Amino acid sequence: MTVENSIDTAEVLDLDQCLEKLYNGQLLSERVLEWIAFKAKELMVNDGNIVHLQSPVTMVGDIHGQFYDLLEIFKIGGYPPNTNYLFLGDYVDRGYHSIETISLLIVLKLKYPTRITLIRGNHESRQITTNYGFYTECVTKYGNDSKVWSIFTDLFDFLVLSAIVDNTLFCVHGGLSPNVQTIDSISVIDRFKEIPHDGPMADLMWSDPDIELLNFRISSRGAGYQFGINVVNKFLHINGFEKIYRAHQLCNDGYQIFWKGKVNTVWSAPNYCYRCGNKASILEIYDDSGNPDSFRFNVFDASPDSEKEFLRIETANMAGAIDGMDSLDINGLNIETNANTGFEHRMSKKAPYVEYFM
Ligand SMILES: [Mn+2]
Repeated sequence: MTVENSIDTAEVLDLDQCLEKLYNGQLLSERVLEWIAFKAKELMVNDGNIVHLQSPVTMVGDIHGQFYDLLEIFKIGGYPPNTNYLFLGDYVDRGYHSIETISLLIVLKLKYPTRITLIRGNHESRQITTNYGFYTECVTKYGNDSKVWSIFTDLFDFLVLSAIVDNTLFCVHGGLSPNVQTIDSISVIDRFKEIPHDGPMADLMWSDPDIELLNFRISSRGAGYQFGINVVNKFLHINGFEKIYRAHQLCNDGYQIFWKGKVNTVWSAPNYCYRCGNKASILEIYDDSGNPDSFRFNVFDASPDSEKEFLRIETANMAGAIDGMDSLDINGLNIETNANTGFEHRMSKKAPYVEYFM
């Protein structure tokens, strides 16, 4: 795998200047994004599908374009490079600020390559982003003729598939696959492509644990599997791991523990889609002892700025047409809303119930 260099390499990129802009919520120019994506590919092409990390490390689950909540994460968890971060994927779609979110994460990766790890989620995909907000946001913010969506979705092909912390914690966006018994079967995947509809690469990003199950069952999401305790025990035993950490599912409390901690979900988008009222968390791992006090789910609520931004956008949209009440079913909670506008409005029309919590 090589990266084609279509840009003048003599140009010097000022990452500090980019960071200052991005931390202030400003967008980078298309030309700068192109250059950043090129440098990020050049960096990530050398990563294996599985990245090995050592504690201390802080894991972050789904963010989904909730940029002000990402800033909140840095406020409570520490700013890079003082804290090592392992992001578990789903940076884009749903929220209003997917571009700001992914731009900041990529620039941080370039600035502090060993301090930031970015795993690919099922939303880091051409097909999914076309339907769930990121494509629309790119066109809205950069114009119809811009290449920004292609720049990012081409870059997504380079993100790693999983990470192993302290040789004992397996970290992935979704979960296990019937085609992945050992981590060697992850290493041999050709990941530099769009996420396939099925097979091990898709399963790692789409699967979910299910406490009712012993083995695998086809997922109701339409991709990946639901997996049970026998599958988990076997995977942990064969590979010498203690726990699996993953994201991918909304948790009301910000995290969820399955099978006494053998599988854990980290969810980092508080008040998901500005309406679910859920808490979020980041998982802080302090050392490799595995003791109960060696890690902590640091739970947090939505940033006041996130709420403000939602109200600002909603108010702006109120000036436009609203066609009445809409209703969404999220994890069994039926949420009525009459403030269903903007990106959300377009998404909810396209998104059937099962896909709403993809
Ligand atoms: Mn997901």
